[in-house]
Amino acid sequence: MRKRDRVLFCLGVAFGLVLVIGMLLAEGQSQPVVVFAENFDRATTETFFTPAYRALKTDPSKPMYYRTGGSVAIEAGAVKLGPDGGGRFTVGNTVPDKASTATEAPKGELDLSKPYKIVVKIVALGGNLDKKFQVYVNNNTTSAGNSPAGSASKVYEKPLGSLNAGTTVEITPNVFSPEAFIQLRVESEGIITLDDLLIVYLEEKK
Ligand SMILES: [Ca+2]
Repeated sequence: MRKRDRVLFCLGVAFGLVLVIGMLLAEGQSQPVVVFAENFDRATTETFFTPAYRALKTDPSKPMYYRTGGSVAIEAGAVKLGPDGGGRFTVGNTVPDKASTATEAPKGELDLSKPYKIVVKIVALGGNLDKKFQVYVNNNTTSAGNSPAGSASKVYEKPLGSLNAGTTVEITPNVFSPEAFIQLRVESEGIITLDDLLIVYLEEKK
């Protein structure tokens, strides 16, 4: 090979190596893909359910969050559910006035068609500790059967007394839908304060 060809050859090899190493590094550092994240830091009780605070991605005129029952308040950058009639709200529901049924759920804007987990931090617990904290997917009612996913739509349920403030709950539901929403709920007389709600796709196994 002529000197010029050798130089070009070496440059080509070096470039290839950099590409391969870059891809390997990117693979090793791959982060879970965030579907949804909320830290409630800038929310207030008055603004939380308005599009001005946070709008649906698919419709800027509609809020991301709907109160579906009970009392929902923002306290010190966290969301407090209960105690008056419990408290519940949906995330990503696009049709708030339509209750989900065994055959139909209103359209949500979260793509939960791939394996995912819902993560939320428990800031405080109170009220009647026998009451339960619950999470639903594609169900905006209080009855687990009111979803095309059936009773599986209630993807999490624990009495408040079995939870600990300062810990994080991780849920890996088996309910999948490309047009999903979730609902967070505490039953009547219970109080739970939550922060740092996160939905991420599970990392694919290598
Ligand atoms: Ca916060």
